[in-house]
Amino acid sequence: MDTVTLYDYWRSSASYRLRIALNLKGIRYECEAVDLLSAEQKSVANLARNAQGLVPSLDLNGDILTQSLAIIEYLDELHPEPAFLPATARERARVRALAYAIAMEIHPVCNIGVVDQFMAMTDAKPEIKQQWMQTIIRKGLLAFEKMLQHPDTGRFCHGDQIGLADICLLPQVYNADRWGAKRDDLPLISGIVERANNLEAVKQAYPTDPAKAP
Ligand SMILES: N[C@@H](CCC(=O)N[C@@H](CS)C(=O)NCC(=O)O)C(=O)O
Repeated sequence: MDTVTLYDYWRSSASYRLRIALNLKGIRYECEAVDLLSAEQKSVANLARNAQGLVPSLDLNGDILTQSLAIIEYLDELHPEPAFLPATARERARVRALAYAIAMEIHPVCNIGVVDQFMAMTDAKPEIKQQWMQTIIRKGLLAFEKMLQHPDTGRFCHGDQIGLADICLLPQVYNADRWGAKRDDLPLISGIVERANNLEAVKQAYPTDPAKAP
């Protein structure tokens, strides 16, 4: 019997990626909250799991993994169905390019630690934070929409099966809406998100504020 614990924060998009991936693979897991608002990610306990002082971390029977994309690819290797990456090397390069366009370009620049550091160093007014988020996310999603203008885009980012790129896109769109970034002129992204959000595995992963949980 596997014991799988996800150390996450409900609003963390990298954690949301992992919840979607675990649900799609049908892997049962417990969530253990690491509260980013009280900087619990920098606690001794979390640093022992995650040397970068971030979430998520995944404990698989005592083997602790970090970095959401590395974990998702590992889960995909352990549990090949449903596959998160397509069959050919060229297709995998396309899917990874889509995933990285979000996970390595948009997400790190909007990370709470980075933005709070910028706010403190520039003594910026609070509204600058929202403008920062809106600008970076919008720019990134515009580029992503262009990348989707490709014959291999289907019901999802690549073909008709949900995969790694979609797993990165959904939390980023959640964040876009959270910060009020304009995205109503991005029809390919909107269609994919709508279809994905209808899947039970995706619905179950949706961020829920524990303070408002029933
Ligand atoms: N590349 C990492 C990013 C992890 C990350 O940035 N997590 C954010 C939440 S989404 C975090 O822990 N931020 C806290 C901080 O910056 O102190 C991954 O994919 O796991």
